Amino acid sequence: MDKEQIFREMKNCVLEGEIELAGELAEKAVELGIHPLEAIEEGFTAGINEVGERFEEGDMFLPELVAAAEAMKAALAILEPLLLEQQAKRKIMGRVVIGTMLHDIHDIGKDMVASMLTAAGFEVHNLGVNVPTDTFVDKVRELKPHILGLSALLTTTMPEQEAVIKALEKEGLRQEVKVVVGGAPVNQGWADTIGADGFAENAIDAVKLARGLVG
Ligand code: B12
Repeated sequence: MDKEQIFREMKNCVLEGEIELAGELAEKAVELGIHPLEAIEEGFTAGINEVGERFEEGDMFLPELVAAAEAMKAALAILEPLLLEQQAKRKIMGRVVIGTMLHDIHDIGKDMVASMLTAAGFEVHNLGVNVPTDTFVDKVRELKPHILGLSALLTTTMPEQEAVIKALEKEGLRQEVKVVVGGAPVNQGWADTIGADGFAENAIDAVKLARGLVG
């Protein structure tokens, strides 16, 4: 099986929500010596992106969205540990706290960012999803991260990113930490509007951004 063919199958298995097959294809990619990041980006992510488009067009429905997300996660469960292993011996570049905003349960992209940052040598504290503003603030106080990453996948949860920045200001912690924002509906304009220190479109750019911010 050549690379293009396996990438096509990965994309299709996410579209079809085939959880077991996703795991098998991830393992197949490892056997074939395909870089885990390439398999994630070229194969599985291509699938989940198309699922998003079809959902928006009314061509796919929530149960299919859930199955697609599960298939994506099954593949990541195999590929992400390998990514981390390959980079395990690096020295710590900086500390990052990351989470998904309150009322938002999307975590695939945020977890990819967390894994890539870990792979790049950052110490990452992943707070999960549906994280209240106070928890972000408490963790900044407790862990003193260099970077706070805020993920929003819904237009309705984007304002929570602004709420966290305001809360950090109120608590006198804003100067202590660089705040970076991301998620499908987020862009540089929004990051500027709410006074964030940075925005990244994807996990690879998030690593570049984080490296730049810690100097
Ligand atoms: C999978 C999915 C789900 C899964 C989530 C599973 C999970 N565990 O994450 C399930 C089925 C649960 C789900 C539920 C819902 N979803 Co949904 N979902 C998606 C979908 C198809 C893909 C998201 C995804 O995983 N993408 C793949 C990853 C790799 O990309 P990503 O998340 O964008 O992350 C990358 C970048 O954004 C960036 N990034 C992400 N976070 C961060 C953070 C930082 C700090 C940085 C720097 C970068 C960064 O790097 C990542 C990696 O490259 C999107 C469509 C889309 N186009 O985004 C809809 C989408 C986000 N969902 C949507 C909706 C409406 C919902 C529901 C409200 C549906 C419903 N009626 O119940 C619920 C909301 C539940 C809730 N309260 O959160 C809408 C949002 C519309 C809007 N304008 O707000 C979308 C856009 C679909 C659509 N086109 O209409 N969803």
